[in-house]
Amino acid sequence: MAEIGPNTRLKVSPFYKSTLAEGVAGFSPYNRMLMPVSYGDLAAEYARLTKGVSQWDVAVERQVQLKGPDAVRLAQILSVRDLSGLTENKGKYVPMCDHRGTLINDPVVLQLDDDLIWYSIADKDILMWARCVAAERGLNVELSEPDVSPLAVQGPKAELVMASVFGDWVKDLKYFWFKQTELMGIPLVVARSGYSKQGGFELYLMDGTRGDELWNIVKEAGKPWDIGPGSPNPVERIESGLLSFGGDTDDQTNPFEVRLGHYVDLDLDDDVIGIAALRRIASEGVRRHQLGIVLEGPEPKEGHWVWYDILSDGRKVGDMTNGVWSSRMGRTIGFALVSRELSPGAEVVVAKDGEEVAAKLCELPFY
Ligand code: THG
Repeated sequence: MAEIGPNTRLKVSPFYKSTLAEGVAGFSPYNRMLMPVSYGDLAAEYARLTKGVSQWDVAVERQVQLKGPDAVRLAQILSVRDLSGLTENKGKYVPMCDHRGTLINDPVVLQLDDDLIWYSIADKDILMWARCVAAERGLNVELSEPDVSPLAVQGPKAELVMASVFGDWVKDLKYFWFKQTELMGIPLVVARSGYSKQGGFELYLMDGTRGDELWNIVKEAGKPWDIGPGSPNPVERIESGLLSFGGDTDDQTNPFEVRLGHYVDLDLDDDVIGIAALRRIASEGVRRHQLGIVLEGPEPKEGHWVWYDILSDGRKVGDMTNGVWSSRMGRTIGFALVSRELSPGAEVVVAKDGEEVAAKLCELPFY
C-alpha cells in the first residue's frame, strides 16, 4: 500500500504519537501538517462528541503571531471585522479577505498582550500573506509561527473534565474567552472554543515537547466520563451549520455568500484589505448564497460527498460543497452554494457521477 507520512515538508503534531497509539485511521493535510480525521468508527466518534466528551489533535490550527508596536494595527488591516473592541483574554471569530473581498481565511483572533496577537488560522498560508502586508505597509511588527498547538476537548461533558483538571474557574470562561496558565509546568492557553456546537475547550499547548504528556493528562482526567479520541466531525459540523473554509468556499467566495456578513464591518477604514471591494459587493448584491440541502434516498455507500453540481430545470445553479449522511435526520444533508435566485424550499437535483438525485434546499443550520 502506498503511504504518506511526516517528512521535511510535512510537520509532525506534538500529539502525533498519542494519536497513533489511539489507533488513528485517517489523516487530512492541513497547513502543511496531518490532521487526524478518523479513528475508524465515525458513529462512535459522533456519539462521544454529541453525548459525552472527546479529545482532538487540532495542532494544524497554527498560530500566526504578530508581535511589536504595530501588531494591533496589522491585525485590523488583515481583518474585515472591527477589532477595536479586542482586548486581552477575549477572542473573536473574524473573516479575512484579499483585495477582491474574497475570503482567504476565517481565523479566531486572540490578543495575548498589548503588542502580541495570534491569528489561529484555517488552511492557508497566512504567515506569508501577513509578512508581505507588514513589509509593504512599513509596519513595525514581527511575524512568526510560534510553537503552539491546540488540543480540543469537545462535547457536553467537556466542562466537567476541564473543571476536574484546572478547577472551577474554567466554568466562568465565556465563549472565545481564554486564560494563560500552566498545568504541571506545561505552558498553556485555555479557551472556551472549538469547531463544534457541542460545547468545549481548546488547550493551546505552548511547548511542543510536551504534547503526549498533555494528551495523557486529558485522557486520564476524562476517564470517568468515557473520553475518547475524535476529530472535527463532518456530520456534526454540517448539522450545526459550521463553515469549513476551503471546504465550502472557492476562489470567488466572499463572506456575504457564506453567512459571515454579520462579521463584516463596512465602515472600517479603507486601509483594511478587502473592505472597499466588500462595500461594492454589498451595494451590488451577491450572486450566490449558502443554504442547506437535503437529498432523497437511502444512505449512500461512500460517506462523504464533495463538490457536486446542483441543477434546476436542467441548468447548473450551484454546488453542493459538502454532503454527509446524517443518522439523526435519516438523510444525506449538506451545504449548497447556489444562485440567489433559489430560496429555501426550492426543489433541485444533485448530479453525481451521471446520476441525478432529487434534493431540496433549506435554511441553515439544520440544528
Ligand atoms: N479552533 C481554533 N482555531 C481555528 C479553528 C478552531 N482556526 C481555523 C478554524 N477552526 C476556524 N473556523 C471556525 C469556525 C467557526 C468557529 C470557530 C472556528 C466558531 N463559530 C461559532 C458559531 O459559528 O456559532 C461562534 C462564532 C461567533 O459568533 O463569534 O466557534 O476550531 N483555535
